[in-house]
Amino acid sequence: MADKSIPTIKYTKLFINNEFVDAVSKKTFPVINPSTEKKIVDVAEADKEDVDKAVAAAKAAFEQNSEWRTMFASSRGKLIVKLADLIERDQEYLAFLEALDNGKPYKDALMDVGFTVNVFKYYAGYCDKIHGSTVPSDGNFMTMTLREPVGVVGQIIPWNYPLMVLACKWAPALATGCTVVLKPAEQTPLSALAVAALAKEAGFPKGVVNVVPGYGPTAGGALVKHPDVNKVSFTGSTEVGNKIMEVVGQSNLKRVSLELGGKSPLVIFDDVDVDQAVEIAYRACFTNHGQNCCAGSRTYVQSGIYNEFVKKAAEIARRTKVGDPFTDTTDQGPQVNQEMLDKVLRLIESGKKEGAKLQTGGCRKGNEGYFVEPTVFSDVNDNMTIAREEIFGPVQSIFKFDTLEEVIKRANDTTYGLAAGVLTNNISTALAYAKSVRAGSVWVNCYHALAPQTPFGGFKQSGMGRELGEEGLKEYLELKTVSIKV
Ligand code: TXE
Repeated sequence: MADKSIPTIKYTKLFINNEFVDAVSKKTFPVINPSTEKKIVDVAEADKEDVDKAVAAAKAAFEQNSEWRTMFASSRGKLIVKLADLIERDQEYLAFLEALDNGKPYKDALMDVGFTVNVFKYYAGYCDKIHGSTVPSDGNFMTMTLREPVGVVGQIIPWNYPLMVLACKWAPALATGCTVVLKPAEQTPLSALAVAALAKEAGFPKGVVNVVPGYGPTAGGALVKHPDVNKVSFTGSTEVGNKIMEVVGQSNLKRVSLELGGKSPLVIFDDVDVDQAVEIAYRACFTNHGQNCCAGSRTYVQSGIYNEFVKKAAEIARRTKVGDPFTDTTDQGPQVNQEMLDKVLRLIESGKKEGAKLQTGGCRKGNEGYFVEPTVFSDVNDNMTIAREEIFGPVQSIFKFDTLEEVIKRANDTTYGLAAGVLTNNISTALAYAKSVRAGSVWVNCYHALAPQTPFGGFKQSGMGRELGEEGLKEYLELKTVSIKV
């Protein structure tokens, strides 16, 4: 990015009923620049009272005869396209906000905005194609099914892909005709507020989308507990996902979808081109500084190419340019905050102590900003902490294996099941692996092949429900059966 000057941050208040408002308490919280550890701006801090206001607005917008509920489905589609166009118009500003509070390279943030636009456009096309079926039921009945919006949706999102995750939640919710209260992560609320302003500009009726920045246990907790919220969609840690299930069980049994952590295996057989495999494995693990729920953080390499692979993996990691997100050549910015920096460094230390071989990196980089050296461990064993815990940082763990049967067993030996990859030129090996691995997405001879059309979500403790694709739409629909006596 040539121009490094900071554009004005226009939106720092809660967005409720198409207005930017202060929190009832007038409280604010600081948003920190992870590259400098300095405050960017103060943002209004939502608490229970504010969540109540936002949910009331979303509920009113969902009333039977509201403008939103009576709008033609095709008009809803046009509104979503308009929002996508406005996001595209403001892509540089949005990418700037994303790089500023998250710390990801600006060029990567621009790609995130592109994905965001595509997700909105993809779901816009669905609005007038959501339909039920006719059912040949026993008896003298004409029976049909209708698919209806689930209602008021509470959405809680993390800081690693603020805009992309917002799109994965808003686009299907709006396409189906739901109304939304979104709580962005406290670390990265800026882009969601800017998109809320664009939703107003696009012409969404008031109350259809609301954004309440604030902390997890307070604003997030209030949303999860709220009796007028019909569904909660959450992306974040498995720990909080568990808490959400408990609270929902004790409140109104709202629908729940969860997209949680992972410890995804990428398995590399010795029939592949090693240089290419090293490159794919590097991107699988280090994309977004490793702050990626589907990061290929366990790299299994077959013994025939193991030594060569390890050497080259360390070399490519060493070449990573770590630094200012707004410098064109930067590959990796800072981790998002002090807490994540501490977590990543703690796990790196555990790797060293438990006997993994440090090939490169292993320390904090510099002393201002939450930067971590890209780190590669080889000789990792399946029971080490770095083999089991989600690190969520730029740390690659390389394991050696011999046979397909062995590696399938080891790949599946995890409580997670979000994604998995395999690199091989043998189609039978690839298919055997794809069929046996317990994960929601399997990538063959590639990694991170995510698209608006591809359902994404976890097996096991990586979550429940799916986002993206047609499956993602179903998460926001209730099915109604209507039987008519003939
Ligand atoms: O997540 P949290 P954190 C994993 C990753 C990371 C770890 C912790 O391993 O190191 O989780 O990150 C809101 N009720 N992932 O602490 O706490 C919170 O305000 C309701 C994987 O950032 O789960 C934020 O908006 N909401 C992941 C969101 O939940 C609550 C992405 C995520 O925060 C809440 C992020 C509560 N009690 C972290 N507590 C992925 N799947 O991509 C917190 N929140």
